[in-house]
Amino acid sequence: MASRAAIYQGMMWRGRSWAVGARSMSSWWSNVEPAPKDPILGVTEAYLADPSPDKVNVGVGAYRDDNGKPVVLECVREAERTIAGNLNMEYLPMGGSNKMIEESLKLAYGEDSEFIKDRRIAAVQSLSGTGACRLFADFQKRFLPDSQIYIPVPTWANHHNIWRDARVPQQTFHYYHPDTRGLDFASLMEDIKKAPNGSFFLLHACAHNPTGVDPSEEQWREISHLFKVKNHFPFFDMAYQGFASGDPERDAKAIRIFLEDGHLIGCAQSYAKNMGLYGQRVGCLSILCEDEMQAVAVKSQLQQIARPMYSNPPVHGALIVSIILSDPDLKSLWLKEVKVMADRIIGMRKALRENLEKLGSPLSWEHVTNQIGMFCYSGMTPEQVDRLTNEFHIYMTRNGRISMAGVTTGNVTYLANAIHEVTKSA
Ligand code: KET
Repeated sequence: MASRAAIYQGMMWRGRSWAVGARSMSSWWSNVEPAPKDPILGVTEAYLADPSPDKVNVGVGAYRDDNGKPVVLECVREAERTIAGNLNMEYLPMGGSNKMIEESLKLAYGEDSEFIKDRRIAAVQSLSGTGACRLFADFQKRFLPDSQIYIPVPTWANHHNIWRDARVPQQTFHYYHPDTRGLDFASLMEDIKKAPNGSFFLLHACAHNPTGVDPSEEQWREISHLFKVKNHFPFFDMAYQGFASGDPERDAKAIRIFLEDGHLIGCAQSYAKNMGLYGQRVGCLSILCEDEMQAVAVKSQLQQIARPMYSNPPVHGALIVSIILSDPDLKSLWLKEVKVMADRIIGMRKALRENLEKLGSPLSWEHVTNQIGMFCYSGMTPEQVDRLTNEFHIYMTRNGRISMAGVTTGNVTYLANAIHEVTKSA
């Protein structure tokens, strides 16, 4: 047995070595500063920390029912029952669920797409829409290391982070005109023209975030035509298919126009919003190739990028999506439920605008009903948004974006009053 002194010495030794270790360990990360708060998800954190009973969260783009509660769609509950009767926790292949990919491609490229039949689309299941964009950005950097990406102003803040972390240099193009609160079509076309031939462009397929402003069908045709002349590559981020018009088929129109014109496109799809599968992280990245052989090569390289990052994607959400989309009854239930969500948002746009007008606001709120999708780009300044948060416990991003999906019959009057208070003397 060790003597007391030996034990004491040992402790001291351990004590000292621990202390030395702790000092050197802390010095390993001493250069790490706290990261800035995320402009969107940071809003949810602040909302959760506020004890006020009046608080309203119109920050993150997450759908709520008219009682302000998160929604699990009926078609998803049905699919869950099927899954529960047939549990399987095996790994998916590196590229994810083939069934889910097949159904996703039909949604984006069209049920009878010749590109699907000819097997010209390289596609993998992704970690929702974010993962699809990131995988594409990494792929772009790996195979065209000198290329850049043109990103609209404004855009979803995370687009900048995604291409930054993939080390793809970014350029911007005009998109929104603050004065008209609509599309700055002339400057947009000018920027497309000015970009060097063969540039990569990030386009929002529908329900542009944050502005709620989409090009008209005719404008999409002109954009597509100019892309053809310039030989640009269109990468579509389609995070809101179904949320613009209430009909996923109609919301794929921009993509279909580009396909008709013979473009080779890339597309990021997400089921976070249109199936309410936010936390399941299920999406699809697809790249239309010249032929099947190229598609096989591209897919194998996408898998190669995924393997050391997360190996293979999660199985559960992919099962939900493939069960719903491959069963005609469940699919039509889903289509109805998407429409209900989109219609509730449209109803809330009308209610918000009417309330603001009833209060005698000196400003025009026409854009609230003109814009489409989940968001209203209100035109409020960061200072006005700060007042909404500090004085009224209303949480939203400082760029003035209101997530209309968080507006309800219960809070719309309160919201309108508060907006009127902070904007009436502007
Ligand atoms: N693209 C766009 C345009 C987008 O608005 C989002 C999410 C995504 C992709 C990614 O969604 P995912 O959950 O990875 O499928 N936007 C909302 C949530 C967020 O910021 O993460 C938002 O703007 O509130």
